[in-house]
Amino acid sequence: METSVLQKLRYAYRPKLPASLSHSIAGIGVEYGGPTESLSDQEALRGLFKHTYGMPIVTFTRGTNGGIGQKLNVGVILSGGQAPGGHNVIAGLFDGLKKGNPESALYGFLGGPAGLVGNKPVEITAALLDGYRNTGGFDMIGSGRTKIETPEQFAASLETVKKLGLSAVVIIGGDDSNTNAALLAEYFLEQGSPAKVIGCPKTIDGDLKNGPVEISFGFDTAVKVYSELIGNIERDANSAKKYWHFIKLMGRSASHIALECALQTRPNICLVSEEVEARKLSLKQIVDGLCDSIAGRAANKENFGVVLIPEGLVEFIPEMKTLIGELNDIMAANEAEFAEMERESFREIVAWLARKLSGPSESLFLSLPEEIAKQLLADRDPHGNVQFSRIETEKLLIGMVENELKAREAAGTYRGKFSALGHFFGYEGRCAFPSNFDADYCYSLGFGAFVLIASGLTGYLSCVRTLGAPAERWIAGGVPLTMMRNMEHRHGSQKPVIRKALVDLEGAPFKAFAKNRDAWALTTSYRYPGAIQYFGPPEIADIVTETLKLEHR
Ligand code: FBP
Repeated sequence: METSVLQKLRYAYRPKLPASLSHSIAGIGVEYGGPTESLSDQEALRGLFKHTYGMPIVTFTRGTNGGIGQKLNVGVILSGGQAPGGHNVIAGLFDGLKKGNPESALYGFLGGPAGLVGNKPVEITAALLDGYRNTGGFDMIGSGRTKIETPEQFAASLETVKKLGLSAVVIIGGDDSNTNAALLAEYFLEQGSPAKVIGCPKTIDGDLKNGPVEISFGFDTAVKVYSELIGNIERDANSAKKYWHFIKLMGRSASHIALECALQTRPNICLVSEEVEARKLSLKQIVDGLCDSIAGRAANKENFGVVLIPEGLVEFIPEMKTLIGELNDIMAANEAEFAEMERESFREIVAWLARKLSGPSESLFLSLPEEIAKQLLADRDPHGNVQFSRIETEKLLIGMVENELKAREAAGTYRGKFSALGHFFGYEGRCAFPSNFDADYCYSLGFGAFVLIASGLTGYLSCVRTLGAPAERWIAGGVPLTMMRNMEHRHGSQKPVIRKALVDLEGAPFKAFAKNRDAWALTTSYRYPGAIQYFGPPEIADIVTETLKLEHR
């Protein structure tokens, strides 16, 4: 495959490391904090994670570390959705391992967790890795969403570890994948295996964060790609002055992506799912709000605009949330029957469901456009999640807004032209060349994962803090995975999972948005961030997101 000029230049980029990791490899020490607790459900989780519950947060410092020079065989998995920087985590891990001991080896499992269960490794050599450094994608070893949950899958994973003589497995993934990492760490110890399990916080959604974990990797690059595109659309809208653009943005549950893009581009409207839930807004109220802004702008002869819609919105609208919850439970409890039903006509499926849904959910389900109703019934992912990227919320809202505006026109309360276009930005951002921030952050996470393993730690998430500062001042270390857990109702029962970090309505990013949004709704205030800059002065090439700046100033 021919490489582009940018690709070649990026291969040569030297990611920046925090000072604690960039001096001599023999001089990296580990400092231990006090015991930790899970977010909630402490008693239940202490019982489920007998070996790994309550471990301390660790920080890398200058010091000595007897384990650094040992020969290690390590396996690595890319898990879940693609996020820019995944290859750099592997590069940091590889370079750390080889610096520690040139005889250490790194194996990548092909196709995600299924590669560990099915023992499909490929040795990652310097020559292989050099074709992927600082570039996007997960294509070096592939990814997958297999959930390791059955006793057979756990046993098969351990078998793979034994066959390859692995000292550790590094799982690069989001909340679900790291939920798996914690279970695997506990299982290996339970079985008397010395193999360690370390996680790395990945997801463009930005919802794998808590106190010490400031952001998951990939968010920075993805939001910059989307913001560039939104800015371009805003400029087009402001030039042609004839379209309303309804843009759905990825981020399965949390609205971090939409909120960050709003702070960067100042659209007319940005819906925030968490606020919709907190204010218990119905679909009708959301549509009314959209129409108020459209009518207000039309009164100023501005029949154009931009609306940002978080991908997971429908699940946060109370009546839709109840409907989806009921559908999830019905589908989980009647898996075989539902699979049979899928051969029937949609009308028959609806009749079958109607008998099982509660009254309000039944009427809501029947009122939805057929396409949307079908999308709500599409297969759940292996973790039991609705695949919101497949639900065309932007089209649902455009249709409902059109109807409401017609009604207002008939009532004489609206005069204007409404012509709307729907967009979905998601996959466009997941495999972009990582920004310098993500390239540096990921490399540091991978290098840190090596230090955690060499220090004999397991059940930890590699962690880099103070990310708003220049990289040399970043603080690297590890956070116990049990600290981020709670019990949640998933797929019909209570499960120990890592809690998703949703947008905090009391947090600085939402407040910064809320302060300005009324003005943006009526006045054209667009901001054009432009493309990611990979070279040039740090104030543009190393720029961080508004979310990070506001949350960690
Ligand atoms: P992860 O949480 O695994 O990182 O994936 C996030 C995501 O990109 C969501 O934003 C999106 O809803 C989903 O993946 C799409 O999944 P798929 O790639 O399976 O279509």
